Amino acid sequence: MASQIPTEQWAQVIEKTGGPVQYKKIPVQKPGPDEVLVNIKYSGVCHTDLHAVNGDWPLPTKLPLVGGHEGAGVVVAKGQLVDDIQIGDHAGVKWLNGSCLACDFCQQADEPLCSKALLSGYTVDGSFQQYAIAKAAHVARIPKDVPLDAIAPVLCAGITVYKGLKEAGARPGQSVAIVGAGGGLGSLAQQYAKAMGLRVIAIDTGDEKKKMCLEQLGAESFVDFATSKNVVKDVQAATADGLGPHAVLLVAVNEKPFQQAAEYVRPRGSVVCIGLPAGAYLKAPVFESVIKMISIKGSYVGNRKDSAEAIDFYRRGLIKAPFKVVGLSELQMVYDKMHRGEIAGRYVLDTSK
Ligand code: 8ID
Ligand code: ZN
Ligand code: ZN
Repeated sequence: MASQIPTEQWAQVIEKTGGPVQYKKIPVQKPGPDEVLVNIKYSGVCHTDLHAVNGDWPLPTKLPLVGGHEGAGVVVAKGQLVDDIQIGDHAGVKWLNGSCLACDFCQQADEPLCSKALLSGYTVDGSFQQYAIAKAAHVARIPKDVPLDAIAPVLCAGITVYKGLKEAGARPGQSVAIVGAGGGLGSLAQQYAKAMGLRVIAIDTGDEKKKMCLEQLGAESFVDFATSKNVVKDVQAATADGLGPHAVLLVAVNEKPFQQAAEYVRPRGSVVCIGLPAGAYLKAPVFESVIKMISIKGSYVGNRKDSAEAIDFYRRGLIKAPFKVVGLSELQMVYDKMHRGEIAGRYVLDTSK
């Protein structure tokens, strides 16, 4: 088995912050005792990867860096301590590449909060290469009847929005506004929300995204933030009684909606912040926040159980979000489109091209 693993592979490498990414051959690494080597077949491209290229966040990346954290593939090698995942199993390299498993947070299944967490495509090399390493305890277990191209976006976008919807606390029959609905996280959020019995108001811009949200993803209404004269009024008017959505999931990459959500959320409602626009601040009027008793919170990826559940939603046929497959060599084109806000849904890279 090991003899089939090449010594060199194709990868997309960031040499310096600001990019561009370079498509080139680099060595294949060997997994450590508690790690697996995954032959990545497909990898989704998340906006987080673009933040990493641009050095947007107050957390430095490793350099040079191989980005990517929605990698789906096949286990081809494992360290000697790994016994609960086998060579040939399908596995996902997700944002949380590893964590200590011993700290206060890890013990309570809050492993994304672990101060020793390793982040794929950020603090360790990720899935924009043909062979990626991850801690065996953290790789997602992907059932063999699940297609590896379609499951790739679930490995970050799906897990994250599923967790965010749980954090929102909205119950079946209630409404959720998804802000940034036409993007990668937003398109999956609509499908998870619908599967959880929630009624969806999609907020984004442009006819392509509007059509996708209303005709493919199950949104009941669409508010175009760029053409609406009054987003707050339009979102409230989209709810049955005009009082606003019970929850708001913010997955946009823009500060403004983070300041608007508290205005249109329903009294007792919750605003869940997920998107990470560079340098942005949350702002809400104290008076209205208090007398409406609203909750404003952050939500960050998901733990191993959330990951398994999010994959199971897909396996049961509940999640169908559009994605486009292009070669790994075309990553820069995907970043350019993402930067211009032109992607409806998700791009997935085929690492064989
Ligand atoms: O764990 C987390 N919290 C987590 C996990 C994964 C990703 C956070 N993220 C973050 C990413 O780093 C990024 O900042 O979520 C954000 C969204 O990631 P994405 O879905 O991969 O991005 P995208 O596909 O580019 O979609 C963004 C959408 O937002 C819309 C755009 O039109 C696009 O469709 N949008 C923007 I920009 N401004 C908007 C506005 N004012 C807006 N939609 C509504 N109102
Ligand atoms: Zn991501
Ligand atoms: Zn820990």
